Parts: sequence; structure tokens; C-alpha cells
Amino acid sequence: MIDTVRLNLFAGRGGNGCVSFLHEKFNPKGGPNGGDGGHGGDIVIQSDDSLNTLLHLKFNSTIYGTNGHHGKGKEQRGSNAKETIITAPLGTVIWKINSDGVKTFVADLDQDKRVLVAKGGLGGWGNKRFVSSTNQEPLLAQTGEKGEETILFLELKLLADVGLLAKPNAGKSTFISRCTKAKPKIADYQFTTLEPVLGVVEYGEGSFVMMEVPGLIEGANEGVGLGFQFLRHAERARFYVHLIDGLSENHLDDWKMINNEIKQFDESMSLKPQIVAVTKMDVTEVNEYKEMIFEVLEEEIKLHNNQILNDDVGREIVNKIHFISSVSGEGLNELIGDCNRLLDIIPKDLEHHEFDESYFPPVENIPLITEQEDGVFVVNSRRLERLTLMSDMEDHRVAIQIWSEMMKLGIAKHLEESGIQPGDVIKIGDAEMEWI
Ligand SMILES: Nc1nc2c(ncn2[C@@H]2O[C@H](COP(=O)(O)OP(=O)(O)OP(=O)(O)O)[C@@H](O)[C@H]2O)c(=O)[nH]1
Ligand SMILES: [Mg+2]
Repeated sequence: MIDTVRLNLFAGRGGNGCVSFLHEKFNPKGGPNGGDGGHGGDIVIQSDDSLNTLLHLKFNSTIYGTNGHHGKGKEQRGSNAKETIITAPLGTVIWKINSDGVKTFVADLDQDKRVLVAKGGLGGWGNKRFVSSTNQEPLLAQTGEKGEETILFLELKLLADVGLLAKPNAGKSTFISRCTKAKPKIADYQFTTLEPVLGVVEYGEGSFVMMEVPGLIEGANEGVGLGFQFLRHAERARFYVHLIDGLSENHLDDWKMINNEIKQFDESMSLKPQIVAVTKMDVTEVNEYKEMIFEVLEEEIKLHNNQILNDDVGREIVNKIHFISSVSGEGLNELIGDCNRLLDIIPKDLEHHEFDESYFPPVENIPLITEQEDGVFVVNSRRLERLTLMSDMEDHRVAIQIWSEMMKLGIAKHLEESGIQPGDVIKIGDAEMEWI
């Protein structure tokens, strides 16, 4: 099952602005009419409840947004690019991987949601925008802005209300196939179920989602058996039904082992309530030992539950031990009824991920000037760079206009403050000009 994926996203670039002038038969020296470029396409992630893995993204993990169209003459604005939509199953948690490798939470598709994950670049301005009282013949236009580049980590954590925890072969699949329409494979050997199985339990007017997690054995948290790779899916269950194989040689040890494994995996999982049910009650030898099994488990389970739940009704539910048979149907109604009652008490687990406001950096930062070497000043301004990229800097008329944009942006003042002298070189991206 593909339940994690890393995505490289490149949102669309904005279209370039255009340098153009009106040419009419009777108005050969018409004004500038270069249109702006259209905005580059965003990349969004949209939840899709028909998906239940991230497989479709595994081999398609580099995604480019669409570029905006360039502006044209006659004030024609380039059209904005359409957004690119990535679909992901409900329950997908989206993280951003920062340049230092640290993950920042972005969003949780715990319900129908769409999330903007990479913003398209702005369209560049056409020369019409640069008209001013002092510049009637602007030769400047901006390139479109680069789209945002992001590396994301998507982690699917299936959404179930109730998780089934048990050792392999305890009867999880048989139980879920009896209570829901799910039809997982059932067989008398360990690890029949290799992937989580979801089923909807209809109860009274309502319903809830139950999930079988592949069986756990000792050392699962260190990777033994199927390991912990599927436990992430159980993480979000509101509580667990802990099945103990009736045919087990030591019911208490089994129960303790599973609890220990989940605790090692994630402390918060071990703090969620569990309803315990012993399976295979239709088997005579199991049925005969019912009393004994109860006595062995009772004390420990109560002790455990009292640390977790302080709600009286909740305690009453979880301190019961159910004895069930998915073959004869014994005890199933009562168990499902208790699940339903417990769901009323335990609120949905709201993971406290905070949305990171700094996720989208501000578009334009303050121009930064560094003196690279004696007499060479590097100007770090995306706005200015987007102008020089489109301009023929050899053309002195263009250079003059760039100059006045530099004044407007306050860069000239900064350069003076940085001690620039006539004859010194200013570097803006790949372009260079001389300070006069
Ligand atoms: N007699 C009896 N046998 C059962 C019952 N529940 C399950 N079994 C048998 O126990 C064996 C394992 O059942 P599964 O439902 O596949 O168990 P599981 O926990 O899903 O097993 P894994 O997916 O391998 O972890 C099968 O042979 C089932 O027929 C039951 O209530 N009574
Ligand atoms: Mg199974």
C-alpha cells in the first residue's frame, strides 16, 4: 500500500509583460499599449473520497503548474493559467519539507477540502504600466514571476472511528466481514491481511467506520512482522476494539504485548480507550474457559482503563470484557452497541496541528544590497530583476528608465547609503549597469 509520497511541485510562471506602441495610420506615434502577462497557475490539492491510496502520485511525483500567457500589444492581457489539481484521499496529511529538511504541517484532508500548496507567479507588467509624467515612452516590461517551488510530504492516515487491534489470526477479518460489507480474505494463518481494511458498520440510524489493521506481533514497533508501517492508520481512530484470540495460550500476555507495541509506536495511541473482546467463543474449548479468561484479564484491564478514562459511563463500557463469535454471531450486537455508545462519549480526535502562517513567504522582500567586492554592488530585488530580464540594457534609453525605476523602488537611495561611487558597477541578476 502506498501511503506516503514526496512531491516536487513547481507552480506556473507568470506570463511576461509586453513592450508595444500603438501604430495607426494617422497616429504613428501613439502611446504604449503593451499588455500585462497572465498569472501562472497555482497547484492545489483536493481531497477525493474515491481514493484510498497515494499510488497515483508515486510515479508522478514531479508536477509542474501551467504558465501564464504573455501580454500582447493593443493592451491585450495574457490569460491566467488554469490551476493544476492534485487529488488525494481523505485522511491525507500534507507537510512541507523546508530547505533544512524540517517538516512543517500544512493541512489535513480530514474532510472535503482543497488546499493551495504552490502559488503561481504573478504576470509581468506591460510597458503601459510604466507611463508617467516623466516617461511617455516606456521601454520597460516585467517578466512573469517564477511560480513557487515546494517539496511536500504526503502521509495518508486512513480515517476510521474504531480501529481493530489484535495479533495475527485473532479473527479481525472474520469480525469485520460479519459487521460490515467489507470482504477481506480470511484464512487460518498469520498475516492474511496485508493492508488496512475499512468497513462501515450500520447501527440504528447511524453508522461508523471500522478498520482492521494488519496483525501485530512482538517487536512490531521495531519492524518485526509487518511492523508498524500500518499503525499510522490506526493512529486516528477514536478508540480501539482489542480482539484477543480465544484460542490463545496466554490471553493476558497477548493483551499486554499489543499494548506495549502501540505504546512504543506512539504514546498517544496507548492512551486511547479500548473495548476488549475475546474471539472464537463457538469453539468448545474456548467457551469452557470463559470464566477463567475473564478472571485473568479483568483486574489488569480495569487498572489500565482507570488511568485513561475518567468518565463513569465510558469506564463502565470499557471495563466489560466481551466474549464473541463471528461464526455464531454470539455477542456481536452487544459489542457493536457498546462501540456506538463509546463513540458518543469520545469526541473526534482533533490532532492539534497548527497551520503554519509562515508557509507562504511574503511576495516581495525589501531590496537587499551587498557589496560583492570593491566597487561591485549586488542588488537583490526580484522586482528590478524582472525588469532587467526583459530589457536591452545596452540601449541607453532603457538604462535610464531602469534607473528611474530604481529611484522609485528606493534602491538608489540604499545604494548611496551603502557608499556607492560613480563608476561602480551594479549587478541586478545577470544584468550590470554603471552608477553615474
Ligand atoms: N471458530 C471460529 N473461528 C474463527 C472465528 N473468527 C475467526 N476464525 C478463524 O480464525 C482464523 C483467522 O481468522 P481471520 O479473520 O483471518 O483473522 P485475522 O485476525 O484477520 O488474521 P490476520 O489478517 O492474518 O492477522 C480463520 O481460520 C477463521 O476462520 C470465530 O469466531 N470462530
Ligand atoms: Mg485479517
